[in-house]
Amino acid sequence: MLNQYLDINEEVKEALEQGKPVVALESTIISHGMPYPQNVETALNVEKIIREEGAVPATIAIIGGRLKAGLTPEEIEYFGKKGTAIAKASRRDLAALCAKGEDGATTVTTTMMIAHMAGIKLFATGGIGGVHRGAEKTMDISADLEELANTPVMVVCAGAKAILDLHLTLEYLETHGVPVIGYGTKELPAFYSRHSGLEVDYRMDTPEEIANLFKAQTALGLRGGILVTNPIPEEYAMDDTIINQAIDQAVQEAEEKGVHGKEITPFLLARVKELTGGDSLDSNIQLVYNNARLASRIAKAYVK
Ligand code: PSU
Ligand code: MN
Repeated sequence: MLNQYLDINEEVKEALEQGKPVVALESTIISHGMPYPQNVETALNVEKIIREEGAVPATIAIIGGRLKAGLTPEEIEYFGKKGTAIAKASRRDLAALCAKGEDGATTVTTTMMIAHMAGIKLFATGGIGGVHRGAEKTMDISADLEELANTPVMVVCAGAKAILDLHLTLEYLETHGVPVIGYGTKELPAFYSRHSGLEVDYRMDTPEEIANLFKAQTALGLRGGILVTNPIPEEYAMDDTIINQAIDQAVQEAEEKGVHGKEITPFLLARVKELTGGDSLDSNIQLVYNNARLASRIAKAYVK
C-alpha cells in the first residue's frame, strides 16, 4: 500500500520485497515508557535481538511529519533523549502531525497502522492499552483495542498492566472479534506478573501454531488483528502483592488529581515505576526482549 507520508527504510524495504521476516516496534515505549538512557539502550538491544533471531527490526515513529518504518540508531537516540517532549501520537493525532510536519511517538495503535501501511505483519511491544478501571463512567477505552479490531497486524505483548480493568478489556476484545492467544499458558498474563486469574481464548505452544492461526485469519478474509500474550519470564516476574499495591495507589492518586484523557496511562505507568523503584524497570526491559524473540520466531514461521 503506497502512502505519500510513508518512508520505509532500505533494510526494511529490501526484507519485505524478499519475503523475509520483519518485526515492527513502537516508539512511545522509548520516549514515554522508560527513562533516558535506558530507553535508548533497550530500543537498540531489542533490534539486536530481532537480528540475532534472523528477522529485521522496524522501529516505527513519526519524524517531521513523515511516517517512518525503520529508524536509524541516531533517530532512536533522538527519540530517547527528547523523551516526553515528543507528542504521544494516537490515531486521532496522525493527520495533524503529518499536516504540520511534527514528530510523534507511536502508540500500539499508530504503530499497527504504519506497520500495516508498510506491509509488516508482526509487532512486538511491552503492554497494550485497554479498558480503564471505572470506564463504565469515564468511557476511557484505549484506541489500541479499536485498532486490534480493525487492522490485520499481530501484536506480541506481555498482556496488559492491572492499571486497567483486564476483565473488561477481554470482554471488549471478544465483542470485536480479536483472538487472544496465551503463549504456553491459558491464563492471561498481567505484564509484571504472570497471573491475572483470567483466561485467554487459546493456548498455543509453538510459533508455528501461532503463524498458522494468522494465515487462517487472513485466508478467511477476517479483518482485524490478533493479540499474542507472552508471560514475563519467571525469574523477572514481580511479587503480585507489591505490584498490585503500587497499582492501586497509583490509580487512587490519578482519581484524586483528576488525571484523564491521553495523560492517564503515562501518569499511571510513571507512578507505578516510582513506587516500585528500579525493580519494575528491569522487569519491563526483560519482558520486551522476551516478546521481541517470540515475535521474530512467529515472523519466521509466517514467511515460510
Ligand atoms: N501500557 C504499558 N506500557 C506502555 C503503554 C501502555 O504497559 O508503554 C503505551 C503504549 O504505547 C500504548 C499506549 O499503546 O500507552 C496506550 O495509551 P492509551 O491508554 O492512552 O491509549
Ligand atoms: Mn485513554
